[in-house]
Amino acid sequence: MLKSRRSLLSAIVMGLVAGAVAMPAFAADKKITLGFAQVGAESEWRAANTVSIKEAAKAAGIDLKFSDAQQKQENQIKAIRGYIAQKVDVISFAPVVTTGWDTVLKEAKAAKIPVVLTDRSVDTKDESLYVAMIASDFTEEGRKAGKWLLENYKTPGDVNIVELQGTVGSAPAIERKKGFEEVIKADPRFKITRSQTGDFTRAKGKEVMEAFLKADANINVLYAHNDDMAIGAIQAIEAAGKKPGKDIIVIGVDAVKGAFEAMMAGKMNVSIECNPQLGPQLMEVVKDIVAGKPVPRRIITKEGVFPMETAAKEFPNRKY
Ligand code: GZL
Repeated sequence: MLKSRRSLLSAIVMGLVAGAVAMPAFAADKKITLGFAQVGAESEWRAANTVSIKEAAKAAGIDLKFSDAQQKQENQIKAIRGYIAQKVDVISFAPVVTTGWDTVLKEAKAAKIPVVLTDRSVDTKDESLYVAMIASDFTEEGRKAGKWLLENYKTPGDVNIVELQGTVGSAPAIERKKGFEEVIKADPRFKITRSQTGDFTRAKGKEVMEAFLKADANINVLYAHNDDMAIGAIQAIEAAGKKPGKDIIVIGVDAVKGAFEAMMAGKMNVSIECNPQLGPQLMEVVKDIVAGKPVPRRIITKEGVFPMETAAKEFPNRKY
């Protein structure tokens, strides 16, 4: 009797365990998981970009795994490998530089995890390594900066331009330089006499501008690939006893709050907008990919040009 009761009991327990393991296939909708490998936190633009991605993921009900690579490619690659191991549904990242991604992107492809680029591009011959890219047209941003300068610089004679480049090897640095040079070559008075990277940070921008000012007493224009380097350079210009925005024309890119504050103070002349608020577009693309819908390969963000004269009026509308 005891034996048969014991075998009945074990049968019931086994049935319960088996039932628990074989849960019905139609469990509640699975939450999309997105792995995002951010460049770092080097600038106001990047901080606003991160806020946009985190807020948009929350609003979209997407489970976001987020990493900050401190502007180091090896950290981004490590983060992407981590997302592959975690079997996220989609991987997205802003490539700190354009080269060196094929190996890790092939690993993501082998794991059947789609990849979406945001903000910056990669150099690859294998177009299948990413599904879409959501980014600005940096070459056009450089052209806009050159166009503003040719149209607004009125002092006769040669124009001596110094350039603070973004991170070496990054798409914005390569393309903003290319677009600017393409436009200013129309007028031989305009020459870039010194050009060096400030790595998109205020500190480095100030340091390099100090060196430019020590080496050359006759600088007419600063073209900085982002506002943060321009803001750092403004400090160096003032420390050298010159008036930024007057003695030296200051051109930046991004149109972040700090640039509007500098323009309202008369220390910066123009900022070319580069919109960091890519979060909502990214989440839409991620949802469409998971739903099996087609997505555009290239999504370009819309941007304007904000000269000093419009800064005070525009400032209250700024969201980053
Ligand atoms: C541009 C972005 C650049 C910004 C900088 O899309 O990659 O990186 O212009 C940022 O401010 O550091």
